[in-house]
Amino acid sequence: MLIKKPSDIKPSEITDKDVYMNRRKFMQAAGSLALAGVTSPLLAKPSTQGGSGQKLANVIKTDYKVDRPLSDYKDVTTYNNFYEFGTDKKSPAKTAGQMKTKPWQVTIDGEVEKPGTYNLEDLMKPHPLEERIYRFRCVEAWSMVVPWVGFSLGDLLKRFNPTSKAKYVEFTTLFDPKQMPGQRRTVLQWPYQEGLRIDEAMHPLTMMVVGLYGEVLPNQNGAPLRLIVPWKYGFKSIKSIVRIRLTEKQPQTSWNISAPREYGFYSNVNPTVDHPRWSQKKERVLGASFFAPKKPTLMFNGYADEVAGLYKGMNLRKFY
Ligand SMILES: Nc1nc2c(c(=O)[nH]1)N[C@H]1C(S)=C(S)[C@@H](COP(=O)(O)O)O[C@H]1N2
Ligand SMILES: [Mo]
Repeated sequence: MLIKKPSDIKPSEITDKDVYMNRRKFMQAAGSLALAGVTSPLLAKPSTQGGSGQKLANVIKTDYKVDRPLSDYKDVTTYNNFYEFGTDKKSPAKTAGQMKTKPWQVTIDGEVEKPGTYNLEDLMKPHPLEERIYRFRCVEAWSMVVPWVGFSLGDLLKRFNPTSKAKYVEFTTLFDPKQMPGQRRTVLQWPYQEGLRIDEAMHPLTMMVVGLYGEVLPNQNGAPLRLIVPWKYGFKSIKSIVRIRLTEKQPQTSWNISAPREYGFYSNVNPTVDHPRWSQKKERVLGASFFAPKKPTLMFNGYADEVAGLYKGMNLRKFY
């Protein structure tokens, strides 16, 4: 099998998805069979030990909405980037189901007064679950609209009393090559790591996610706990988090280590700063017709009113 380095991924590979879309059209045509009572395995939701796909109770609806239709559940859960389960968009949905997400522990440490390791349930307990519909934009120039379920990262961090030295937050994904076959190859430096500046982490839009479409997060989307930062490129939204460390120095990030010229620490969605190998001016909406024109990408992915202030006076060409 040919394993590509992330820096080798060309925008032309988007045709991969086009092939998929044609297949999907075919499946839609076949959908009438399902109505007639014939079950298709593609319509059945995988059941996993962690409860992925189970309905979440008491989810509060919020005003976070988007002026675009929601993406299809199926597109969101079968077209994934999760290199721990392969570099192919379809692999995570096929192979991540075996990952054990219960019990799950998360360590919160570094520059906090109350460090510790917690069971995810205990970590979540004080936080009412909210549904927020956000735009999501991958650096590969595709986008989707997803109803995420979770709570503010800032509310979580405050409980552990960050010290005055807490300037950044570093996030780490599970490292377990037995469960994550992609980690047996060095396509990225493992475990996957990401980071935010503390004010970005405390921003009310920044979300810890445990579900989507009212259900427990499917493994391929980062169960049982992932980050969502809607004004940044998708790779900042790290999946299957086991550690949250507050730091004084800017943390390293997996993509920056792998291709520093292409992926900076900030990675804000910005149509005026192209990726060195392709444009970021437009995006292909996931699930849209093969012939549909691309949509213009918005500054900060449409969240400029909320977050532009965080970057006042910064040269976003330099801090990409
Ligand atoms: N641990 C981990 N987190 C990750 C990734 C990854 O490979 N490993 N891929 C990132 C990228 S590039 C994107 S676009 C999003 C995709 O999220 P989705 O599959 O839920 O759409 O996850 C991000 N988080
Ligand atoms: Mo991405």
